[in-house]
Amino acid sequence: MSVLEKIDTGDTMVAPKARIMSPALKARARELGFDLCGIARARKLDPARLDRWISRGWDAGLSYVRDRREERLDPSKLVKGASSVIVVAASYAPGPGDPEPITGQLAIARYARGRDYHNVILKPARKLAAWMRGLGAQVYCEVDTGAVLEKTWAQEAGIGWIGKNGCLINERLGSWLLLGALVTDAALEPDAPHPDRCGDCALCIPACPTDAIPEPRYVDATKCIAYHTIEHRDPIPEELAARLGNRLFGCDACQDVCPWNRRAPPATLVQLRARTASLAAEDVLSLTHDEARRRFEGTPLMRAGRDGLVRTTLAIRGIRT
Ligand code: B12
Repeated sequence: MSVLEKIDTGDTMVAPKARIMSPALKARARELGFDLCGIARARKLDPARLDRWISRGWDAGLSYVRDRREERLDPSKLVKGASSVIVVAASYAPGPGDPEPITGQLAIARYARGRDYHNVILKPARKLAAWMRGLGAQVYCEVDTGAVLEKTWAQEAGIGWIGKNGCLINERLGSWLLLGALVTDAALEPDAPHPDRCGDCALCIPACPTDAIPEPRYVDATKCIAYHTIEHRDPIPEELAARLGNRLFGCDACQDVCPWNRRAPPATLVQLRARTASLAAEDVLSLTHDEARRRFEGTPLMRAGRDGLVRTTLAIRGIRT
């Protein structure tokens, strides 16, 4: 069967909306290396949740979330006549033999122990988009840095649910997942939204070292160690610095305790498997900018850069910069 259908109105041929068959799309996503692919019907989102997060100040002023609020809430602002939102996911779960943080060293969050997922996942996501465009579809494609509420759409597209820790969890693969999204005018058969499976479990909330989960499913970035060690450029507030433990870059506390991660199979994309799980404090403190670039180019650590890593190392030692 052809993956494209023509619309013949009888008298005139109108420009058909690309009709791509969902199974063909999912097969293509699998071939490209994605572990999961789901489809949601595009619609305007209720602004209440996003606005609640912003109005409480939980966004920590992350301008890239605020600036594109309208697009985040309405996929048709990204693609005219948007019909479907496709969410793809790749696992970065650990496997046997993968390095874990060395005792006495400073830990790197799991997602950042291999190659930078922005590159690793964007490449196949773009290939998927190109394939769809070849079939006549308009496609907007992003991994992380665009204007799609990726977890919300992932839940709508049935690939998992937003857990109380604010992370997207899949029953089989857990939450060690990285997401990408494609908005398209192609009319695809949608999947059913995923039901919530956290139940009574709330282990993640008290596990957060800085009480950054004020309510289930909402993360207060002003308190989140991930925000302060990855995104923030200024000194880390003293009360948070005291609770960093050995976390140099990012934090996994709320995912480490999640029961859904206990049986997650290892990541299949080798670029997402861990290479370096921790660094010695002295090693970080002696880094030059050139050396940092040479060692960390192509990894998520470059987001903090040499200065961010040094600042966090000093904060862990109780020194304010
Ligand atoms: C800003 C951001 C952050 C901020 C804020 C985190 C946050 N939870 O919003 C900071 C810097 C703190 C951060 C941290 C991390 N991040 Co981040 N981040 C983002 C980014 C760029 C935007 C998220 C956003 O828009 N937040 C705004 C809030 C309001 O939206 P939301 O999180 O989607 O929240 C919705 C839910 O809360 C929902 N909701 C609330 N209640 C309910 C109830 C029900 C029933 C339902 C259905 C929904 C619902 O409504 C909200 C709006 O729709 C996304 C990429 C993207 N484009 O989506 C990555 C992303 C969420 N991050 C990711 C990762 C990996 C992380 C870290 C794990 C990194 C680390 N190890 O240090 C941590 C995890 C922290 C945590 N527990 O969430 C992954 C998450 C993958 C996954 N499995 O969920 C994403 C999707 C990037 C990617 N492309 O893979 N991140």
